[in-house]
Amino acid sequence: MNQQPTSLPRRHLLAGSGAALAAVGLASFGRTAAAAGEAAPVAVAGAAKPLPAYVGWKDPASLIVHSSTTIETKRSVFGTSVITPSEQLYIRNNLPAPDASILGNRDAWEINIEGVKNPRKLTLGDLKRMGIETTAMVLQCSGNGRGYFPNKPSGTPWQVGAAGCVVWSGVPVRWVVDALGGVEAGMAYLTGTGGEKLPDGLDPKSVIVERSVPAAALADALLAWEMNGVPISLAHGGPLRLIVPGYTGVNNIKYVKRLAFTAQETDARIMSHGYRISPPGAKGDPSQPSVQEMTVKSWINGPGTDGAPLKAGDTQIHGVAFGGMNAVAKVEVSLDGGKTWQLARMVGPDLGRFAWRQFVFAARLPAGQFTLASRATDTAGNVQPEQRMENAGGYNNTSWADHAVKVSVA
Ligand SMILES: Nc1nc2c(c(=O)[nH]1)N[C@H]1C(S)=C(S)[C@@H](COP(=O)(O)O)O[C@H]1N2
Ligand SMILES: [Mo]
Repeated sequence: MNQQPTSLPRRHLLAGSGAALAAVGLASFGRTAAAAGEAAPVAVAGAAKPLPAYVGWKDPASLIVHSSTTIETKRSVFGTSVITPSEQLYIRNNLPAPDASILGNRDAWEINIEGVKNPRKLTLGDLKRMGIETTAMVLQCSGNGRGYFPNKPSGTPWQVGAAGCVVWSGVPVRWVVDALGGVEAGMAYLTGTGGEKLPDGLDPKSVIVERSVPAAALADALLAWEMNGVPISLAHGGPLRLIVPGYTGVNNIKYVKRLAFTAQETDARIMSHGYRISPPGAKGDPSQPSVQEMTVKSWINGPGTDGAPLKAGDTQIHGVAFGGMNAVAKVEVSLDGGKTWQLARMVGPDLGRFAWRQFVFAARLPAGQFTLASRATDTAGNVQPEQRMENAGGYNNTSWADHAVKVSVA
């Protein structure tokens, strides 16, 4: 049996087009795997799904495969060296990745820059001559933590692993804009368009990955061609990706082919109806707030997140914390499910306000049951909330209670 996409982004599609997309697009992953000579996956209840061919270079033992286009990092696998290795980093594609041939001549990749005084087409080769900057940032899907919503919103039930801390190199968007005469008057948004081939027979606006962020985001945005020190892989958006630090994953457009300063937000469905904070039971629409900037969040990654009981005595509780648009000021840890809190210690290098910080809390635990929790505060004084904000899409779960870990110490 071929793998079936289990979490088509239905909320981004016009009614009825989900099945069409599965037929024309996502289903091709199964064929690709077969063509690559892989054994057909055997349907065994509870068995891990195999990695699809386009991410065959990833570490299967580190990942949970929800579907061929939604793959997350296991919580117990996050290490304590700040950067998430590419082999372990999550994957989220709304459309099937383009053909690998787009990486054949990376420097020939073209991007249209619009809404500037001198709009023009630039190649990746041109961009590489305009400047280089490097940014470490948290890449996190808007739905990370959706799996902890008790009302089971539709969409991938991500736990903590639709996130990673990644280093990108590329040219700052503001330098490109300056070279093209500056932003045209009246442009309030920066709109990026993905370069996927769109399935035939569907309204392009209903499936295209095109997102708008406030034009002010250009201050930190990059047009990036390297991830974690190497040219960006196809799976992560190579040859060229728009990086908007502080904003949720969807705004970081892979295979970016157009960057436009626009007066209005794009009317692509992924913007107008997708990624909206709507009341439980309601559908997303343009009147509701968009999921955009990330807010303060932390979680514990170990020990005990692999389910194994802990040994009584000294233990090092570790996790990650980030502030979204702000740096993290402090992290507190609780051993009693949030009744009492103590300051954790930040460890490792500080890679800037958009990266996450590692924290460690040394505790001596006697035998028993414990609920370990972490709570971060950002430099603006925002405290990670106890409760999630209920919403139909299961977005923006920053609840410390939802992310607490129950451990047995023997
Ligand atoms: N062109 C394009 N860009 C995209 C997407 C996509 O489907 N197509 N998915 C977005 C979403 S929803 C997320 S969470 C991130 C995932 O990035 P990753 O797969 O590199 O981890 O990419 C974003 N950028
Ligand atoms: Mo996402």
